[in-house]
This record gives sequence, C-alpha cells and structure tokens, in this order.
Amino acid sequence: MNARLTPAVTNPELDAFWMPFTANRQFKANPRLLARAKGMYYSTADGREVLDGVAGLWCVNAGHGRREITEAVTKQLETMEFAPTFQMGHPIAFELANRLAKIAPPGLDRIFFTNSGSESVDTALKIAVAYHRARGAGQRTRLIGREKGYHGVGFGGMSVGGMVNNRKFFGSSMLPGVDHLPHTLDLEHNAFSRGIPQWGAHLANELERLIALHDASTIAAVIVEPVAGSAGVVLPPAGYLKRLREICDKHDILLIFDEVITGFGRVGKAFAALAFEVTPDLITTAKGLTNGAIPMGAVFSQRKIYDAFMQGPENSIELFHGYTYSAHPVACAAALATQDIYAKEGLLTRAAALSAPWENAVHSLRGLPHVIDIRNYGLIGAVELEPRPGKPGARGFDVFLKCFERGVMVRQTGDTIAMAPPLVIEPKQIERIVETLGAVIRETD
Ligand code: PXG
Repeated sequence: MNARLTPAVTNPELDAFWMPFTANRQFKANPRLLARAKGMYYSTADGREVLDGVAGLWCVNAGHGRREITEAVTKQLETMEFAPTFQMGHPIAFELANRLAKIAPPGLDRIFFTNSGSESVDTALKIAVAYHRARGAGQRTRLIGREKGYHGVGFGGMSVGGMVNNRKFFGSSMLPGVDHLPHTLDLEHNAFSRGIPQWGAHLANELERLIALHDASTIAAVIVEPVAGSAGVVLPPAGYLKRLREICDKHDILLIFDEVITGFGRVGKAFAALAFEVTPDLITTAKGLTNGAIPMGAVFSQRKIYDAFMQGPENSIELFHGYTYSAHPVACAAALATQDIYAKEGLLTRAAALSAPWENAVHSLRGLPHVIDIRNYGLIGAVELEPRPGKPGARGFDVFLKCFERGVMVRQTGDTIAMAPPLVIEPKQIERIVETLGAVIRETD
C-alpha cells in the first residue's frame, strides 16, 4: 500500500519537516524559502533580496554572514569540536564566562551555559527554587510570571508564560504553584506612547496582592521580560520594573529578567537591566549571545546565589543540572567572536543612538488605516492593527506576507507587526522598512 498517512500537500518534499510555530499546511502550499544571508539582507531560494527587519528571529544583532564568527567557529571545529563540561572543562568556556561577566549588570557575574532561551528560563527557575532550599527556605517553590509573558516552551517556561495559545493545549501539564501578574499593555491609556509609556507603574503593586494571597514564604521568584517581544512588544510603564524590584526585595523573592530578546544591545545597553537601572537576581539570555550563528544561551546569576550553593563537602556536586552541550566549545567560539564584534563596533549601545530616528520612523505610520497603536523602545518597534471582525490575526498575516513579497521581513503576532532589525542597520534601511510597511498597510483592507 502506498497510501499517504497525511493529507496530500502541494509540495510533498516539504512534508517531512514539522515546522515550529508555523501554519504548516499554509506554508507548504506557498513556501517562503530563505537560501543565503549577508549583512542586512536575506536572499530567497528564487534569488530575491529581502531586507531583514527582525534580525532573523531577534538574534542576528551584528548582521548576517560575519566572517569573524565563521572563522572562529571553523578554527574551533578543527581544534576541538566537542569537550564535556561535566567534571571537565575547556579554556574558552571560562574565557567566555569572564568576558560576559565584564558586561553584566553589577553583581551578575556567575554564568551558567545552556543552548537556548527556553533552557535558560528553565535553568533560572530551577536555580531560584534550589537557591531558597540551599539557604534553608525550601518551602519557597512558587513561581510568578505575567500575562502575555513568553519564556520559551519548556514545561517551566510555558507555565510561567502567559500566552494562551502556548498554554491551552497543555493545560494539565503545567507546573503547579504558578501565578501570574497582569500584563501592562493598555491601549486606552498608552496608545501611541513614544518610548516607555507613562501610565501603569501601579500594575506592579499587583505583586503585593499575590503575596498577600499566597504568602511571601511560599514564593521563590518572579520572572518577567523587561520588554516583552513575542506577545507583540509590551513595554514596561515608567517606574514599573523598579517597583517590582522593591517588592521582591521587601519579601526576599528573587527577580528574574528574561532578556532573551533584550540582551546584547537590543535596547541600547548590553542589557535592559542596565537601560532601566534595575538589577535583577538572575538574567536569562540566548539569541544575540552568538549572533544566532550557533545555538547557545546563558543565565547570569548574582554572586550571592552562586555562593549559596558552594557549601557542603567539596566533592559534592552543588547543582544537579546541566546540558551535554552547556558551554559547547564551538558555541563558545561563536560567542567570543560575537562579543568581539559588539565591542569593536559599539553595537551594544548603537540602538540608543538610533532609537530617536527609529521612533520617528515607526510613529510616522500613525493615522494609517486600521493602525490602533504604535510602540517602540531601543531598536524594537510594533504596529498594532485592528483585527478584522471575527478573524483575529488575518490582517496581520496579510501585512506580513505582502511585506515579504516586497522584500522586507517583519514578524507577525496576531494583528501586531513587530520589528527588531540587526543593530547594524543604516538610516536608509530604516526608511525602507517603514515605507514598505506603510504602503502595505495602506492597501490592506
Ligand atoms: N524568552 C524570551 C523572552 C523569548 O523571547 C525565549 C525565552 C525562548 O527562546 P528559545 O531560544 O528557546 O526559542 C524567547 C524566544 C517572536 C519570537 O516572534 C520570539 C522568540 C522566539 C521565536 C519567535 O517574537 N523568543
């Protein structure tokens, strides 16, 4: 029998790859295949140039095809392609950790390596719970996330996350003992804010309400994205993150910033923690760490947390956690070369210099049909469109598709178009992204 086990599709050769976070049937009927990348541009399989308005997937901060990274990776593959980091070590892992410690916010100079943002999040949550136990507060196991939060797709990250589609299929598999703060997106008060919205710092006080409900003695950590990306760009109201920090301090609760998208220059400083001058206890990163060239993540930890584990007999393993590929030598080589580029080209702060023209450019789309909000911070922008009645996401998808057809790649989440270009972008390319998006919005009903 030759019966196909899955419904016939237009391009059977595309069938075997079960694509992540993708409308598989729709994509495979009309694929968008990227074949090459250089600088600010992708080229499609059929040879069209596409300006990259999302740094791949918020990760290619130094632009595509960086020769320095290729060379470092090649050299490392030829020297030593793999080495374990369980009860063994290799020099560039330590070199990279030292290097990252130098750009980290104050005190966050102990670094645990992972392979992705999801792994960084689950690592940070586990460290938080184990930290309290190590200091004799083992009843602190509860984790607090936030509505609209995205913390990757591990069971931990999914549970503290707050995007309904990522949660509803897996309901009974959620971690127990998780609660959520309200999100901070409020079009009524904050639509078309330029930069950080002024209204909403009081929403941080909801943490006091959750503490009153559960008691501080049961809560291990609060995890938030300083700027949320996946949910369609949600910004922290002025003073909000500081207030969260104060409440966590008051109740001995760890504060985790998920900086998977904000880390490494996206908001004009190396980390959002530095941009907002709020220092968390743990920071999760990935993406820009290696410019997206090799998968890698890192959790930055306050030294006091690391030190709390360094007790008991010296031959005992202090944290029963890690990945075969933690500090993979090839990823370390890619990360070091990436950090060299960031330092040499001033990319960790370039978004600060570009944020004013970027803000003006994205806000120039105000007044176009169906545009109900525009948000920006650093080199992040979002244009929210009014959904078509009864068809949420359809208008956003059409806009995304038409932009791609006209040679500009943006991201679509529901009816929000998000942009986060490589930090090497030039003003002319900012114009091109915004002009294309504007033209497409004008002609999309
Ligand atoms: N935390 C945050 C804040 C993220 O943005 C993750 C964790 C998970 O990282 P990994 O490497 O496991 O995917 C992310 C990932 C989008 C988009 O369109 C954003 C992400 C991934 C894919 C798409 O906004 N962020």
